[in-house]
Order: sequence, then C-alpha cells, then structure tokens
Amino acid sequence: MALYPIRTFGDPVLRLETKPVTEIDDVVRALVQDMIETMYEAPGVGLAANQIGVTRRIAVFDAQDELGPRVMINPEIIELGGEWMYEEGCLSVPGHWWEITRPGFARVKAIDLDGNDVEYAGDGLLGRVLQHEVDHLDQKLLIDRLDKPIRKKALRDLRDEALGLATFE
Ligand code: GNR
Ligand code: NI
Repeated sequence: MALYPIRTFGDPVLRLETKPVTEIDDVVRALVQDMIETMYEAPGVGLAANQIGVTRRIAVFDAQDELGPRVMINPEIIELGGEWMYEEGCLSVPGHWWEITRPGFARVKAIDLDGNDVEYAGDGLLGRVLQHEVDHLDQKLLIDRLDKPIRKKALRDLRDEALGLATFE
C-alpha cells in the first residue's frame, strides 16, 4: 500500500490523454488499492488515476453510502438527467469550491476489478462524483465548467495563488 501525492491545477499530466485498461493484472489491482488509500487520506470522495500521475482510465469513489469504496475502469457515461446546482470541489484545485450546474442524475457503465461489467447510477453526491471523475479522465477540470466571468476570476485567483501574490477583489 502506498500514498501518492495528488497532482494539482497547472500540472500538465491532468491534461494528457488517458488510455483504456486492457488487462486487469496485479499492477492495476495494486494501483486501485493505492488510489483508495490516497482518496481517504486526502480526504476526498473520488479520485481519478491521472490525479496521481497515472494516465489510465481508472477512478475510485466513495459516495458516503453503505457501499463503501468502488472502482470504475474504462467508465462511460450512458445516461444523464435533470439539472442540479451543487457546490463542487476538487483535490486537484484544493481550497476552492464553486457552484456548478450539471445533470443531477448520472448512469455510468464500467468494468470492475474482476473484469465484470458494472453500472453505477444515482443522483445527489453519487451522480455528481461519477460525472466529476469521468471529467478528469477526459482532461476536464472544474474550472472548465464555470461560466466565463466566473472562470476568468477563478483563473486569476489561481494564478495569483501560484505566484504567491496577495489577491485583491
Ligand atoms: O472530494 C471531492 N469532493 C467533491 C465534492 C463535490 C463534487 C465533487 C467532488 S470530487 C472531490 C474529489 C476529487 O477531486 N475527485 O476527482
Ligand atoms: Ni477532482
């Protein structure tokens, strides 16, 4: 078991294409265990492999229900519904939360660690995390989901923060 550092906004790895998993071997199984451990340690409710520098289509999540940690390998969104505004954060953009409107319901098809087809579906936090993690695997970050004026301010704040400047309204 190992903890990985989480890559943050500005790290080019978050914008690299991620490759599908073709074989679930011991390396993948160990990586998934490390991702779950890293997610809980953060703490977060989801983690995509590229957030720890691994460009594979793997994500883990824990929607704070009785089901505990779950894995999605090569996930695909197969259904979205409704609309819901929710305050969203990301371990790769630490210390920031933005209200983001997305579909409320999501259904994802993926494979699990045994290579079986699985589907995860729901609204609330689960629906949100499913979309957020698939976004990571598609190189998309929270910032990209903000409306232009809010995005401009967010990017300015993040730049100032990276440069160690004080921020002024
Ligand atoms: O821990 C996390 N919390 C969270 C809250 C609202 C919407 C999405 C998330 S996912 C985030 C962990 C993370 O960055 N996963 O990629
Ligand atoms: Ni995230």
